[in-house]
Amino acid sequence: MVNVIGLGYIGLPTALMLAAHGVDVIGTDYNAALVDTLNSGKTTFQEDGLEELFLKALKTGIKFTVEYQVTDTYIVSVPTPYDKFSKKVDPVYVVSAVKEILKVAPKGATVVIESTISPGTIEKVVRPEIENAGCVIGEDINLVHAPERIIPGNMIYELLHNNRTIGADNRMIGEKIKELYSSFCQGEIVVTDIKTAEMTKVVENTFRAVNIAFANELAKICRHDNMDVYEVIRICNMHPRVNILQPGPGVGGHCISVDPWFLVGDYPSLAKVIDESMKTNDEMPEFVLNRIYEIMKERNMTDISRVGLYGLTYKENVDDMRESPTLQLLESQARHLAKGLKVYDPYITDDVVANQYHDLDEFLSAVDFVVVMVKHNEIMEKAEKLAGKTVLDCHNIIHQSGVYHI
Ligand code: SAJ
Repeated sequence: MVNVIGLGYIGLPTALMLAAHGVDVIGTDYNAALVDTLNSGKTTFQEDGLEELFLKALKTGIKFTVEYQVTDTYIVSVPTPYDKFSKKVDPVYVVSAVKEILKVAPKGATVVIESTISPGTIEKVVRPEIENAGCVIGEDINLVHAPERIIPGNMIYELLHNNRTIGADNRMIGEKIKELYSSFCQGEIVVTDIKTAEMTKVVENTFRAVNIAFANELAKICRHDNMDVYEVIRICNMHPRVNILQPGPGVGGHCISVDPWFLVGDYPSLAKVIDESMKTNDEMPEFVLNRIYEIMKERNMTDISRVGLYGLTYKENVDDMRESPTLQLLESQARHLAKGLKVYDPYITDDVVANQYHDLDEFLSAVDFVVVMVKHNEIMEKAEKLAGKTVLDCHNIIHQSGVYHI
């Protein structure tokens, strides 16, 4: 039996996927309300295909509880936030999960850490925790790192099809865990050592962050000298060895806006490009706010309460607001002692910010100037509703005349 610890954005789909493929799974989370919700037959977030997978896993007997189980395999997928001051990973939840596992795990059990951690975290933090509890690693407890790679919005497909990395001290244990993931994963599974696995995960997200920062920097250069950044990138990407990502209003989520900081925190004098890239991305919401003021001036608009932000989530077609550029922009506005921007997002049904609307038509009739912060399918499908409005399109998706860009 596999005990999946942490039933969030990664742990829940992973637990369900294993169960749906015939593995005996119990999911554990310290949040009793979340466990109750799952036990009442409801999922805890929206994701394509999650509902169907949940029903399948229920049929095959998955269970949810707050208790850690006595078993031979644990998969830990708890959050790993970063310390905003030191920029280093904060492994507090991983450590507490490991401590709880040690209280119940039988001799020879394997602990798989799926949570993203910076290179050396297992060496520096997890191993000492296990050894201090009197356990011999490799005999009493085996350690594995199996970082996830799935993208919110396409999680279920990617769980099934992405290649994966497994880091282990011991090849045999690595192969055993590879076999477990092979129950559902159709991609290639590479077995390597633990520190390499930790590093590859952080590097993958850093690659994307640096590429997005490059696109954002190009957007600023093009804005400054009146060039069309989208046309520039489109043409450059026709070169067989160039692949520039897209500029945007900022980078959110709990991965690309967070993981690269681990490298800056651990290697401050070495991670120069990464540091600058992260700062470039973090400045984007403020850049958009400046664009809003510039455009208002150009159009003789004075009433900020007639300006609306479309989208609150960190990216399109998900209900996740973690580190969202819109929230960062609203904070930035508050720092400037301004307020009044209206906000709407079809995926956010609760009231989370001031001046929030829950109906697209009501939102649009309350504003003259719409800033498209998130490219949800909804706004692309209903773009004609923006006719007659001033529009700042941060994603180059609204194709009508007079639209402003970042
Ligand atoms: N973004 C841009 N320009 C782009 C692409 C994205 O500004 O061209 C912005 C998005 O709007 C969003 C942010 O970047 O605010 C991040 O979104 P994303 O879709 O690029 O990635 P995440 O954070 O949802 O998921 C990433 C993925 N990593 C990579 O693609 C290397 C995913 O595979 C990882 O599993 C996930 O991080 C994770 O958990 O680490």
